[in-house]
Amino acid sequence: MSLDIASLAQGLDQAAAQARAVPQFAPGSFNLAQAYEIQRTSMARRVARGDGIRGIKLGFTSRAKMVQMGVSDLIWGWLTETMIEEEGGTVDLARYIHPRVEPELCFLTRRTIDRPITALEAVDYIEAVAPALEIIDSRYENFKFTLEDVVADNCSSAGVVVGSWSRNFEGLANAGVSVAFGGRQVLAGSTAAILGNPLRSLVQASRLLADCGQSLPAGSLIMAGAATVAQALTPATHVQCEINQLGRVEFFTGAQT
Ligand code: OOG
Ligand code: MG
Repeated sequence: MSLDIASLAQGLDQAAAQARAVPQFAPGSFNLAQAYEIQRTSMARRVARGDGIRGIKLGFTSRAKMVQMGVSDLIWGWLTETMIEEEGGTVDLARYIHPRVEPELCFLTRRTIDRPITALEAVDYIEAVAPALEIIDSRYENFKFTLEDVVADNCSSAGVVVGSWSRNFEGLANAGVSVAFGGRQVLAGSTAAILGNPLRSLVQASRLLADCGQSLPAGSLIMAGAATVAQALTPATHVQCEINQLGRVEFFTGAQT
């Protein structure tokens, strides 16, 4: 039986739009290349509804995340306009299924990325960097998935909160990261956990894009991947992330789930 990419993409797209979990696929239902096709097809459905592509995100760039989710390969997915949550604003948890938050860095690109770039070139391609919080929300029940499942589900992408931009690229390699809920620290780590240096996320992003013949226009966002494990969001909580050298990023969660 041939694989019905369109209907798998539709199911995941609807699960995201309605914030309703779906069962994981049976193991071996599709391979990684097919998973990226499902991802692309489900994103095309979003774009057809008027959502715009804003950039890309990398996943599993840190060991902490790989171990937490039981997978061991770098993945990538798309960020869209409707995923951008207001910095300092209130996130409506009803839009999400079982959201988790993770501390990241976000890059703003200044040149089109249309070929694999080296670590030395990476700084030339970025306009600015900001501390960021990613809200991930697997569309699969119990947040359980295989590598293929999570890729098909656009790598759990759901929300992005970006702090103030700066051009402080020197401090990026090994900056302290901490996340607090209501003033109490819940996560701590270092940006060095992101591929040894978050600038390497740009190198990896450029390779992954080239591998599938895509380019990324200037002015796009690139989320580098989490520096620590993800933490489940709770209602009525002040969530703040501080990254040394880069500053803070924060949001509140609404009272309703
Ligand atoms: C997949 C997304 C992983 C990261 O930063 O490593 C990710 C997941 O854990 O649900 O966004
Ligand atoms: Mg992430």
